[in-house]
Amino acid sequence: MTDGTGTGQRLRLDTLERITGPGQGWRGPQVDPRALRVGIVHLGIGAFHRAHQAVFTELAAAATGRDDWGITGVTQRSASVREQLMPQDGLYTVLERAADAASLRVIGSVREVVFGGADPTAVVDRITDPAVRVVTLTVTEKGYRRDGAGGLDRSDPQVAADLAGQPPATAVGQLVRGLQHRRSRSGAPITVLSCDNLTGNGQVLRALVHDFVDALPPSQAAGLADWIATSVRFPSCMVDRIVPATTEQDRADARRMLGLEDRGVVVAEPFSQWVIEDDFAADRPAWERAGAVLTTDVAGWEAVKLRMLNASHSLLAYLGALSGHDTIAGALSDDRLAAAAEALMVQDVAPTLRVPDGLDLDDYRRQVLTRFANPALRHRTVQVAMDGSQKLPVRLLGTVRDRLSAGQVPRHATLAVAAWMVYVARGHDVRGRALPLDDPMADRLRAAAAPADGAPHRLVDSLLRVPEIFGADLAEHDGFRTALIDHVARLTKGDLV
Ligand code: CS2
Repeated sequence: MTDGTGTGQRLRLDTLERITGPGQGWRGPQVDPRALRVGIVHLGIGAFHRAHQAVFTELAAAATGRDDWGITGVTQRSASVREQLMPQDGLYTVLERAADAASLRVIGSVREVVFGGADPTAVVDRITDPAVRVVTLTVTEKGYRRDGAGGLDRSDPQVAADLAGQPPATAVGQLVRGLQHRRSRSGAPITVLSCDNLTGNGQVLRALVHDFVDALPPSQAAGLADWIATSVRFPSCMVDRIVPATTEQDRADARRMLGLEDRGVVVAEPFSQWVIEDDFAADRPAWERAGAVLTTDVAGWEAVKLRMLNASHSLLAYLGALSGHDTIAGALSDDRLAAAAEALMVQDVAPTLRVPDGLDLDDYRRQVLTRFANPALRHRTVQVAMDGSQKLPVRLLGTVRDRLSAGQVPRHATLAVAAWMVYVARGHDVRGRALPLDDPMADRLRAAAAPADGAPHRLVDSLLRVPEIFGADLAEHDGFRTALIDHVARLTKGDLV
């Protein structure tokens, strides 16, 4: 089986149709990809979208027999997803790894991938198309380009260029330029659904869109804000599925199971959850037919997920990476780290939550730890550790603030923040292996950490004074500062918890 490149025959509609079907360890697309028309534009088509919303969308289309919910994916930073998927007719596989078994699903809901960097007009055109009724986003926390106060960061050069009328390069710029054209063409209502790990992701995005519009010259802004207020909806949602970066081993396993080469493989755990605020401007896929929950109250779900799962993920990532564990499952195999993750959720986070109806927090916690312990996923600690400056405020600092206002210093949430500080300052693990500081604020963080020269109180004081992360309130809180210094001192000596 070869296509002349020595790599084996590539996954495509025609090659897929020629190989034997299900029963071979893989399932084919649940819809006929050739018949699908595009109804969704997705900004930021990384692995997470392909393993989550694209799967829900395909299953919803299959359950309802609808052929108008295909997806145009937009890549923001590089052409690689386009190069992976377009020669494959948009097809790719999701390699689902349970602890003791793997299965493969071919997904056909992505019909087109556009590289925004090379073709910004295409992005605007797709959002303008009245057949598109939903725009979804997974652009990561940093993709929202917020300033310290949470508004649109107009000092960001790409935001400034987008505002000045350059072909849009940021997600908010692409969105607003698309909405502007849509309003002047069809005026058809549309829903914009942020699927990133932010508190109140819908409200956050709506506010950024309005910030962008307010910063436009009056001739361009005229009427646009009003039209957006009446014709565009920004529901919030909570998304959950662990999707580690794909490795060569994953590609090789998928090739063996499918008998075709797939350069767009994504890996995921079996678990998948989506809770969506039911507030749409127009039609939407029947995602509930694929297991999503449509509700009027997303906030409770969102807080549980960000504060329990993502916070303990970050704790395990920093402590795990520092102590030489390559994977989250490895970190969790250390009893002290497992106990710290559990205590974070039970003692610090649980008292801050308003638990949604129908959710048992103890079950939720146990399930999170079981999911993290999945040895087949090989989710790297340094992957979860990246972008700490963006993640800490969302995952940990809300809990810290709530507990401090209740008069308690949350021991394990503070430990997680201290572990991040040591991770930033140290740059290597116990075995001397380098730990990458992959963060949009990396240069500033390094510059803040360096003069401390290993002194815990100096490190804590200089990092606490980064207002975009800690604000003024936390920097000035004595109890929090003292607890951080204590943890940093012990971590520096090599005591983990
Ligand atoms: C992780 C998340 O990389 C990270 O920071 O905590 O991507 C996590 O795997 C997902 O939010 C799970 O839904």
